[in-house]
Amino acid sequence: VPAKFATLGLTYDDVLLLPGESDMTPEDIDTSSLVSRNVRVNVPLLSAAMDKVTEARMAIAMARQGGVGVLHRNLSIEDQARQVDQVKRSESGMVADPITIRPDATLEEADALCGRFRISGVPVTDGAGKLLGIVTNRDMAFELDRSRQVRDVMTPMPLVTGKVGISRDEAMELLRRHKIEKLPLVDPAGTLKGLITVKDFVKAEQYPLASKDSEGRLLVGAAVGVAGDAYDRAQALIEAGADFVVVDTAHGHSRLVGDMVAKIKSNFPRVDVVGGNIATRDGAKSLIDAGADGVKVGVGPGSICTTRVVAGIGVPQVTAIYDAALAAKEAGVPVIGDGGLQYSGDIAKAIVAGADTVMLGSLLAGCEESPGELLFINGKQFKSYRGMGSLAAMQTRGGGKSYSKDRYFQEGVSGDDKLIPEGVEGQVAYRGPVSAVVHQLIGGLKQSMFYIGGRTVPQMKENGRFVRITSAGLKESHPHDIQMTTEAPNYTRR
Ligand code: RVP
Repeated sequence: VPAKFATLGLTYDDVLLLPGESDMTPEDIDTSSLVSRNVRVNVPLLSAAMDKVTEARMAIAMARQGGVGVLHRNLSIEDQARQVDQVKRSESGMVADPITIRPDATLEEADALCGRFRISGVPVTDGAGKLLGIVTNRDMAFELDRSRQVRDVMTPMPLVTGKVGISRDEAMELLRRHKIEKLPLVDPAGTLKGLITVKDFVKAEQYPLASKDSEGRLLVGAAVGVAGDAYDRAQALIEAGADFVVVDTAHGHSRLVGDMVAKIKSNFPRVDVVGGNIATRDGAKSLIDAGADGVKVGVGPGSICTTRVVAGIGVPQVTAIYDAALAAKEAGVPVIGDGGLQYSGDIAKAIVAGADTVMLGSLLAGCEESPGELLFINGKQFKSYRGMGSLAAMQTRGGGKSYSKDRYFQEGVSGDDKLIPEGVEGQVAYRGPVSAVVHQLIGGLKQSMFYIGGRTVPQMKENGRFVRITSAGLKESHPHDIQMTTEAPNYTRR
């Protein structure tokens, strides 16, 4: 007879990790891990698919730091696909399919293009793709009349160009010798085939841990749902270059989710598909059986989530990860621990419980690179943050449709006053750039790995052991019997 009561559920604050025998130095530590069967990152962090957390700018910042962003889906298909494109083009050894402009475009159009892709210049091509010249900031800066055509101000051919297949060193040498910033690559007929920029070389040195695909482009994931045009969205995201898609719902142990995973997987076998969210061993198994290359765990742990109160549903996160990982390990499928992390120590706890990576919302929502403006309240700086199941998120429309509702299986609800929210809206403290936040989080993780005696993420999973604690233990864990006078970069009392 199956028992009515499952085992006791534990979460981050219920456990600590035991210090274990360790014979390593921090330099030996390797934090790389798998997001899904074929997607490897250098630090095991994902930014959440939420409209106050991950758009292109956050995804670029996360990938540069060695993690990866999952672009949210609360916007039109075109807008989300465009963001995938933005990330994939942002920096790479060579841009295979560079942005170009026509000679009859105006400078105003050129400005808009450069702004959108954060680039400083664009090759000019005719309708057949033949390279006619290049227009850069230098050509445009002193031109007052923005209605002039690109052909009148561009630097025309002949330009310094390279052959397709040029080596990194040869390219660098040409850029240096001619003191130029961009090297168009052309075929013998003069057709533009690629572009190499100095900026990309500099970035590669600046972000040595960046998560990249086999062509040297930053990695990016993107979320899709299950209702309406969700499959068209998946197709558009994959065509735009997404490295993996996440079928992202509040209840991944439901047929619609399994069906969507299977459908995407059968039509795009070469792209990894992650399914979620689930919080049990059976839930994980159902997604794996449907073909998922990764499972995302978390029902109710999110800082902005009210599912556990509104529906009374959920599993405390450490137990949820542990149970889901039992099924995932058997199948060789990686696990993402999604939501509920408050401190860097929670990353290590998630990994020891069985996660390969973690997904962060509130810890990143306060970053410079998250969508939204800085808010000043009583002289302090904040950024707004909200659940995708909050009323405001479910009421947001992209291309005329509301896409957040189907995460909570409420796509059929007509009339916003009939929605059942499962999330709240609010704000979090401003935290500065992603680089600084990730530095602290990964620094904390490396300390954990040292304490546990795990050189790699899999070793840490294997070696780590928990001790359950009481509320007195938790009180002892946090600073106590002191009035803090200075804020630490990795600790605030919540
Ligand atoms: P947190 O990091 O604790 O802020 O949690 C972020 C996670 O919470 C997301 O990745 C998502 O799984 C979940 N979420 C997002 N919206 C909502 C909601 O409105 N209930 N929950």
